[in-house]
Amino acid sequence: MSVACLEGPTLIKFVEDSNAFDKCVDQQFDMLDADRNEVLSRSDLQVSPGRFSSMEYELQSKEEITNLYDTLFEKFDADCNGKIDRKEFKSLMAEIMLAKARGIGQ
Ligand SMILES: [Ca+2]
Ligand SMILES: [Ca+2]
Repeated sequence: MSVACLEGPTLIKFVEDSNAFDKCVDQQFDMLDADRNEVLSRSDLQVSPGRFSSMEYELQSKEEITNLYDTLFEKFDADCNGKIDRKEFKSLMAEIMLAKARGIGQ
């Protein structure tokens, strides 16, 4: 099941059901953490382009994708250590999903 296919109200319910959401976020995190060091860095995301967010497919150039990563890292790397840990990743995913559910930030 692809989370991206869920409708708005279903998506909000999904994010609020913390068990299901935690499981999904953990799976996503494991998939993205290419070197398995329990933190996401820019190089992890570059190893698996397109997996991070469907937003990538709507962007035209590599520069725009890099800019997107920069923005996301800046916004969600709460302790500014240049890496996204599970806790930071969960906040990021919740924000992206809820933004999608509301039909904004696409
Ligand atoms: Ca990693
Ligand atoms: Ca961090």
